[in-house]
Amino acid sequence: MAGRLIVVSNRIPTEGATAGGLAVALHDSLSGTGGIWIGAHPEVGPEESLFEIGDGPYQRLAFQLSRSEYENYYLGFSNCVLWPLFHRRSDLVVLKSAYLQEYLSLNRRLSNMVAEVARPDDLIWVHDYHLLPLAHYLREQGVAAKIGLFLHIPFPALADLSILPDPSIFAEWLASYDLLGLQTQADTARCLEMYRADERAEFFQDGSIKFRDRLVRVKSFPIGIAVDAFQSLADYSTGNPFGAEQPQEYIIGVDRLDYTKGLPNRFRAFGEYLHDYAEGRRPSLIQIAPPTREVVEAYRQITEELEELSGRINGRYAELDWTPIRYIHRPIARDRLAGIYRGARACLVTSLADGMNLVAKEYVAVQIPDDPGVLILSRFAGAAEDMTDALLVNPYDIDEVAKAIDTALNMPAEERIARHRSCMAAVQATDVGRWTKHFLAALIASQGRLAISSGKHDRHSRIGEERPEPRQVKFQHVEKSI
Ligand code: GDG
Repeated sequence: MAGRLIVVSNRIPTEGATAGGLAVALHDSLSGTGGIWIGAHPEVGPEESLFEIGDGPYQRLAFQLSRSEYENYYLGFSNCVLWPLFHRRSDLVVLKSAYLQEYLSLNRRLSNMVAEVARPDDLIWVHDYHLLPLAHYLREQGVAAKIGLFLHIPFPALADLSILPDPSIFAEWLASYDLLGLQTQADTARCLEMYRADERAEFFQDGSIKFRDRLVRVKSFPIGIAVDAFQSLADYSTGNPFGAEQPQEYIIGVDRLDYTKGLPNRFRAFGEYLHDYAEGRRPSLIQIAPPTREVVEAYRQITEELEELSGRINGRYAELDWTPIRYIHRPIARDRLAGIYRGARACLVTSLADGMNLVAKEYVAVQIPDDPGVLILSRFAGAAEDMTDALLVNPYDIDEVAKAIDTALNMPAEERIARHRSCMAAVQATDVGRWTKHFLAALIASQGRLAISSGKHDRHSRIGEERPEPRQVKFQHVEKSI
C-alpha cells in the first residue's frame, strides 16, 4: 500500500473501552499499520478542528460535536432515522428536517477536516451509517484519493427507503465512493436493487455501477473477529467468573441493549422453554446487556420491557438456589466475557435484523472443539449467511426458539462437534485481519476506475501534486433489469 490508511468513523476509540462492534473490530486491525483514525471525541464541546489524542502505533485525531450536532446529527438522523430504517423498524423513525440538515452539515464540516489531512495516495476508509455523504462532500472539494465505505448495519430494502422525503439522495451519496462494502450478499443485492430502480445508474459486467461521472463497486465483505486474540483471552481467563454463584448449566446472551437484538423475544422463548421443555432441568440464561443510547425513547421502553419480563419469569420459576434469568445491565470486562462464553452450553442470538453479529463468532471461536456448546442463531443476523450449521431460528417464532434451546441442550456430542467445526470454518474465513486485507485490496484495485471522472475538481492536481495517470477501462454494457 503506497499511502497511509485513513479511517474515519463517527466515534474515535478512546482508552476507556466501548462495547460497540466497530471499535472492537477496527482497534485490533489498525494497530501497527501506522495509519490515522479520525472520529468524534466522546465529549461534546466547542473544539472545531482536529486534535490529537493519546499515543500509540497510529495517530488518532479527534473533533468535537457541538451539543446541537450531537442531538440532531448523532441522536437524531443517525439513530432515530437511519438506524431504525436500516433495521426494518420504520415505525420507530422520527422525521424532523433539523435532523437531516445537521447530518449534512456535520458531514460537510468533517469533510473539510479530512481534506486538510489527506494526501492523494492515501486510502480513506469511512465507516458506517453516520457518514454516508462524507465522500460526496470530499469529492466536492476535489479530493481524488480512493475512498471506501463499509456499512456495518444491513442495507435497507428499496421500499423502506421510500418513507424518507427524498430517498434518491442515497444513490447520489454512495456513488461518490470507489468501493461500497456491505456485510452480506443479501445486503449487496438490496443495494443493487436501489441502483437498478434509479434512472441515473448504468450497470457493467464487472459489477461496477456508473453513476454520473463516477464508477462505484458494490461488494460484500463479511466482518469477523480477531480469532487468535480472542481465543487467547479465553485461555488466560482463569478462575470462576461467577464465584459462589456458579450456575450448573447456562446459556449466554451478550448484546448492547438495542431493540434490534430481539431481547424480549429471547426472554419469552426462555420462559416458554422452562414451561414446556425443561422437565426438571435448571439452566440459567445469563444475559449481558450494557446500555446504549439511553436518551432515545425507544431504548428506554425496551429497558423497561426487559426488566418487567425478567422479573416476571424469575418470579414464576426461581428457586432459593436457582435464578433462571441473570440479567446484567452493564458492561463486563472482555477477558471475563471470553471465559463466560467458553463455559456456556449454548449461545442465543435472536436479532430481528443485524448487520453481522460478532457475538455469534466470539462464542464459536472460544468453544473447546471436542466438547463445544451450540450456537442458536437468528436467520436475520448477517452471520447466518455463512454459519449455516448453527441452529438457525426465526426470532419472531417464540416456540421455535424455545424448541431450539431444548435441542441445543440435548444435542449429542457428535452433532455438536460437526456443527461447531463448520461454524468455526466460517469464523476463521472472516477473521478481522483477513477482512481488512480483502477490503483494502479491493479498494486499491478500484484505482483506475476514476478514468471516467472529469477530474475538474481535482484538489490535488490543482495544487500541483502528482496524481497517477488514469487507466482507460473498457466496459461491456449489461442490460438494466428495470
Ligand atoms: C455493529 C452491527 C456488526 C457487548 N457487550 C459487551 C461487550 N460487547 C461486545 C461484543 C461484541 C460487540 O460488543 C457487539 O458486536 P455485534 O456485532 O454483536 O453488534 P453491534 O454492537 O450492534 O455492532 C453488527 C458489528 O457492528 C460489526 O460490523 O456485526 O451487526 O450492528 O464484540 O463482545 N464487550 C464487553 N463487555 C460487554 O458487556 N467487553
